[in-house]
Amino acid sequence: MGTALIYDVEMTRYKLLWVDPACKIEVPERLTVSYEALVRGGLADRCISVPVREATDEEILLVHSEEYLEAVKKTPYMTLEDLKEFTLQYGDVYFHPNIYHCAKLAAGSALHLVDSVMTGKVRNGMALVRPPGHHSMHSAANGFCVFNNVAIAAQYAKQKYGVKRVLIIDWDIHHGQGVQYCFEDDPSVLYFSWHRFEHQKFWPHLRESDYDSVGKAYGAGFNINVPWNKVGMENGDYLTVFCHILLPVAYEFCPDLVLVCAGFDSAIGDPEGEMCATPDIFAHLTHLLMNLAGGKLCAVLEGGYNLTSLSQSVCQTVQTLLGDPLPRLSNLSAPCKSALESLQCARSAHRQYWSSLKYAADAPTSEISTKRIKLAEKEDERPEIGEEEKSPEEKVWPEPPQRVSPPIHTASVLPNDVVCPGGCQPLTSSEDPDPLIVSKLKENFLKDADDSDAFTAFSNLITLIKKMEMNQICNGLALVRNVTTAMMCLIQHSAATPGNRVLVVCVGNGKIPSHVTSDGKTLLVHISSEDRQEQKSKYYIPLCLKKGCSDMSGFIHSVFGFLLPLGYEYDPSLVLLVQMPDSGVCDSMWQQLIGLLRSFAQGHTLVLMQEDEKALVDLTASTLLGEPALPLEQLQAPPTEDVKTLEMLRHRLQTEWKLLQTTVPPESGGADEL
Ligand code: X5A
Ligand code: ZN
Repeated sequence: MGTALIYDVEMTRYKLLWVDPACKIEVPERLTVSYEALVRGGLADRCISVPVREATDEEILLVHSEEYLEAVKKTPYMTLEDLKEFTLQYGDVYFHPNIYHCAKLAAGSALHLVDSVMTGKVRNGMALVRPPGHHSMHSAANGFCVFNNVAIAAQYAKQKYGVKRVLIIDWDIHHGQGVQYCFEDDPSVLYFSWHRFEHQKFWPHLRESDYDSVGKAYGAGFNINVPWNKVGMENGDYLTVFCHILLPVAYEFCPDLVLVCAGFDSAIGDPEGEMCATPDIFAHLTHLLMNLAGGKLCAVLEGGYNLTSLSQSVCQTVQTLLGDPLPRLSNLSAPCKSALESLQCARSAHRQYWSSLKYAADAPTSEISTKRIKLAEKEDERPEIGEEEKSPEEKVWPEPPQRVSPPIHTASVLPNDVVCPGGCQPLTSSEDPDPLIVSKLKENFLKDADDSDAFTAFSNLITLIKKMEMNQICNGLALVRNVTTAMMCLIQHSAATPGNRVLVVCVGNGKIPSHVTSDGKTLLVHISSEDRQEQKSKYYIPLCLKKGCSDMSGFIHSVFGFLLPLGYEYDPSLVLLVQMPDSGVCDSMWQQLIGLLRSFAQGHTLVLMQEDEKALVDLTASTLLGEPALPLEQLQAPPTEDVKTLEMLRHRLQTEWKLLQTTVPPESGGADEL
């Protein structure tokens, strides 16, 4: 099961034929540089190349009116003057004699991608298309878009494959109002968009792009807008919105198919977006969506006008779809006040529709986002783009580092009577263990028993994490006699190496000596049903849930609300995932957890399980190998007590862990002073 890539040079064969400052950035090179970057990076070759096709009239009519289609059909025969005049009735778009052909190919590409994914020919894929689609409406071209490629694809998937729920994520920096209008009253399509808004001062200047447009009639709750009211948003702002609104709602929605309006004008250097998120953020955004819908994800290009930033972002997206290890996102900054304000507004607007947001805070009292008046400019922590600032296109950022896959993907350390799962490699250590390690092990962990099996297992585990450190092995799994002891041994060993940072995620009840974690070399998150009240350090975080790990919605709630933000902020070099005996975590949840943790440490995760958990070996290995996790069933509301516990904990921790914030911090005063 591979990754589809759709591209055809024909879609570069139209361009702006007159002078129009609003449209001059939409150039054929957008497609050629993106494709060439994929070829140069060796990524195009690794994809399954799927040919383009034209969308039929019938397919276009799934979204557009007959009058509009008939009008566009005439454009190939128009004179330059007629084309100019035809163009004038729409906003920020241009026509060309060949654009109708390209628009049919762009929509057809999206449909062919959906076919390839739905029939199982590929797992996921990306279509590089022009013209883009998300601004085009029932009867109007708009914002460089002619036909609404993704909206047509969603309708098509429902009609042809009986797909019940489609999730559309629009990470382009403009509001895809065409998509919003198309599905406003349709609860089978959940549309999420973030977009530069600046209190309606940014194009397309629509009142309905604000956070309070939540959908209509049966579709209420199925339209999520997160308006950005400042430029300069960074990786931390984007991740905050993913963790605290999009992902919990998306998992609750439980889509059968994920479509991405993949515009990259939300990346640094783009003249339209003027944001500061770096291209590697798209690796993470893509990855975080890849365990929904059993991995069925189709990304369709929308905007992106800085050719460097665009092509790097496209490469990051495709490389992630191919399953390569994710880059570490270092220097993640805290979300800015304006981003938190938008998040807080969107969460409160949706709390009546989604149980995962049920206890979200009220919108900030002054509700500055709804005032939409010229506000006395009060400074946020982000600089305005002023004269002394660099223009967006002069911005410089480092090229994303190469993402190299280690020669061995998944290694295992298993007892002799357990068959090594397909695709995994049993760890064999050729060298004799370091005598220093031997003596340390004997002294600390094997005092009482002269247990040669346990000794071999421990030294194999140490070899395994050493090889992960050297990037010879990506990840691994191990069944051990005693998970707690093995965990302590590995933590101790790892902490001895300078520069190491270990995120330890422990699920299930059991006593863990908390003294190991106060120096910052490890961050221990323990999800259980035992309230130990012993969180004394920033680096030891017990999450106590009423039903421990057996309540799915409480568990996933804490994964998105706590574990992911903490992990991103901590930026570990290694993840240790430990399942305690009788944890109660179900198979699909376990796979989701493993899949999501692959975000960190370039995929270097070691999973430790108790010796008798043989039944878990295959499904653990398959997720470590990159198979999508089993989808969770539609979630129930998390227990009220859990939500309250987590909120109290968030309150305590968010001054030290900034990515936990979901509201504007009160001491910053914020809107009240405006
Ligand atoms: C697809 C897309 C942007 C149109 C901007 C017009 N369109 N000012 O990014
Ligand atoms: Zn855009």
